[in-house]
Amino acid sequence: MTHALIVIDMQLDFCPGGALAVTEGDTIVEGINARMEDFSAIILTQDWHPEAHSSFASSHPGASPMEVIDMPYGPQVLWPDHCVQGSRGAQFDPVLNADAADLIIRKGYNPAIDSYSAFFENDHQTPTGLHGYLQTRGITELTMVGLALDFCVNFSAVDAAKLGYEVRVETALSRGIDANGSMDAALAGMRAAGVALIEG
Ligand code: VGL
Ligand code: ZN
Repeated sequence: MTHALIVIDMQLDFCPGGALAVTEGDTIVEGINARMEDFSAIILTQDWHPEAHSSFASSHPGASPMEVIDMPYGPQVLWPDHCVQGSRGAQFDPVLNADAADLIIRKGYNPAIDSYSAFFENDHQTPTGLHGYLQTRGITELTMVGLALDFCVNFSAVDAAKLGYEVRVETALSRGIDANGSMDAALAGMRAAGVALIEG
């Protein structure tokens, strides 16, 4: 067994009606459930922020969601409050077959730093532990799906490729936010990193 499915942030806040809704975010859930049957290793990620997280616009007086500010670790988009630990919006979409997961990795819990990637926080240095987990299981190939294609899927895929995994992103089972050209930039960045973008 060397190939894992990584399902990124299939949570209510990223689905229509949620705090940071991704257009059509809910339409991919059943397809993801079906795809799980093709894998014997399944990992889910869960965006999991404390209240007043530094990535929330509401934590920066005068700032608005979608504004970009400079943080000590680099530029950071400010988001509406979302995926607050223990809140309903942080729960997985109830249709998602979360019971199939071998591992659920939570990220973004450090108040001072955001974490888009399943592998590293946004300083690109602090590991989440996922790489160690995959290494100890002998997993070398990753297929990624989920939300948001241009943020957390993108950062996870590029980091995985840099770490030496063979990475595929299935775009039909992913949806993006597409703010200020973020989708085109993400697709180009993933291609440049050697990520295979599979449309089917
Ligand atoms: C995400 C923005 C903020 C994502 C998470 O899952 O792509 N995007 N937090
Ligand atoms: Zn977040």
